[in-house]
Amino acid sequence: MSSKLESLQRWVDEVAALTRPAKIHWCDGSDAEYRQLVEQMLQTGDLIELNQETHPGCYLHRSSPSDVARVEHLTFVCTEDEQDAGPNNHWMSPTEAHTKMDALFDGCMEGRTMYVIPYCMGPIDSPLARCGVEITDSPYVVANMRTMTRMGAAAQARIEREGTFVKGLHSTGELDPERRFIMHFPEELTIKSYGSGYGGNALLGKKCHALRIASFQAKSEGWLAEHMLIVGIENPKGETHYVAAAFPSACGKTNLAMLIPPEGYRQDGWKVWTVGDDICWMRPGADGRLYAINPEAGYFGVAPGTSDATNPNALTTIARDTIFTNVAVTADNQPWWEGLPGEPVTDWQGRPYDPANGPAAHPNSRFTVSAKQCPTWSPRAEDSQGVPISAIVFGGRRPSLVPLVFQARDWAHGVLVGAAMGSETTAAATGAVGVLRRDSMAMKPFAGYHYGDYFRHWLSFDKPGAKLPKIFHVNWFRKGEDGRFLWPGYGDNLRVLEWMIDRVEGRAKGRQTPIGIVPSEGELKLDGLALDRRTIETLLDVDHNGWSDELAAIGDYLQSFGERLPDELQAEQQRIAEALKTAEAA
Ligand code: OXD
Ligand code: MN
Repeated sequence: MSSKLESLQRWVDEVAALTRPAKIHWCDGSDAEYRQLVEQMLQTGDLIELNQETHPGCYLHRSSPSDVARVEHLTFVCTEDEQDAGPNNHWMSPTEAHTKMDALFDGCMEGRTMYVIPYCMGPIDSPLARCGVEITDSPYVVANMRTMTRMGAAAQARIEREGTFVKGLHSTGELDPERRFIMHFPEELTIKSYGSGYGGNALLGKKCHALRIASFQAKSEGWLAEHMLIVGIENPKGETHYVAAAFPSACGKTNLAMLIPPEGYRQDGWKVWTVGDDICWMRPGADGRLYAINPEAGYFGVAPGTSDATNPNALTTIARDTIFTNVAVTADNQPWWEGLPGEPVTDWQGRPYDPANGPAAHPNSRFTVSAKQCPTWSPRAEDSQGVPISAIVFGGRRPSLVPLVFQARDWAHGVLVGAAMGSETTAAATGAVGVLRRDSMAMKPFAGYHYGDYFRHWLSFDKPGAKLPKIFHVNWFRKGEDGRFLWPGYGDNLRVLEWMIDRVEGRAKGRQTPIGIVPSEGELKLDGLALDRRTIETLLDVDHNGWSDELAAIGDYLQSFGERLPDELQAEQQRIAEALKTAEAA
């Protein structure tokens, strides 16, 4: 195959001349193509068949043990002006980065097949969607891209009609961490990734395109590309509010997106609809509201911890036609991870399971599955105009201080709340786990440009005629003195979402505090929960002293963005710091 779009054909020819593959395959996205790829990977050992009776169409991929997560220290944003990448990104000059990468790609596909993957991020006919083409030498990447994006002939047709696309070049290379780089050239709509087969580094439609490149594009085109789930909450009257929520990687976005209402809520007729679990593209509609699409077509979810107790919808979703990466296996060849019943016999590296070697499944082991397999999948995920967002939620893992929920007073305050987000680090990226770090809007690893400019862009949505979502902050991870979580989380998080919707609709009054509005007594429906009064008070308490220190830390963090920090954000921080001082004195 080939393309009638000259710029696409020329680029493919240039890449082929550089990488010198034995064969070129243009992906059409068909079932036959997928089956053929799976056959081939079963033969090479790239995939291992799992128990086809319990898990039809499910396969296991074991990655190289040193290639199991995103590598933030090897990920670069290469803008002409270093300032544009900001202190939140690693930067390299485009000339240096291209030279370095082209040397790595030189001849790297000799004897291999080069796959050309046209894909569309978002519903194929949506004006909010954007297309790209990934070239890779990894059949595992092709199989995953087929699930995670709208890949193949229809995407190619749209690219040929529009004439523009993001160019992503990928090779697994030697999987050598010393020869591994993920480079972004937002001004050229180009990505070059070498030396890793891991999802976030190799499925270029996901983090590289839909967040880093898209956030850059979104800034100049007046929209937002965010690390957010999208969930629809339907009340017993049949009215649905859509909520977008940003949490850092491996902090429960998939669980919240697929939440099952507590028993009483189910009986009353509450329903939850999953639109997306990781990425949200939003833009103002003609009525001034923000409309969102999920640019992805699948879930690349964290397996460990996924169980009947935490996320039964996810378990149903992945019972068939799923690629598992780095999970363990039971004696009868079923996929297994910590949190599931049963016993592993083989660990994620293929060794006989021995607890002395650590967890059986890698803590960042994953499943790749089509979104449509989720029992709560929302048909509105295919709506080309997107869904209107009523509330935006920010949150992180905060064992102390931060209450279960509070609402920002207005948009500018909400932008500060998002900018100030902090969370304990997780296994989704290499590095220490459990260390508190600031992760503004959960975009620290993904904002493709200077955070100061990014905050300014967020602030710019507040203009006459805008009917913006209300902004909230949640913390499901507050711990008691005994180190146990105070809030049950999972399905019970609907109680908090209901309060937010009551706020949106003007039903809940709330209690004003210096940091925002918290539920007043009785507003959170807690019936059926075994929470004592003290726990509830702790969960909703605003400790003025502790928050004064937090505001000072936020102030220092904001200062690190220098001159590009919008004055408005600093003024918000100062206003709240002052209000806390006044409250302490009172
Ligand atoms: C992801 C991540 O894979 O955030 O979604 O790391
Ligand atoms: Mn993510």
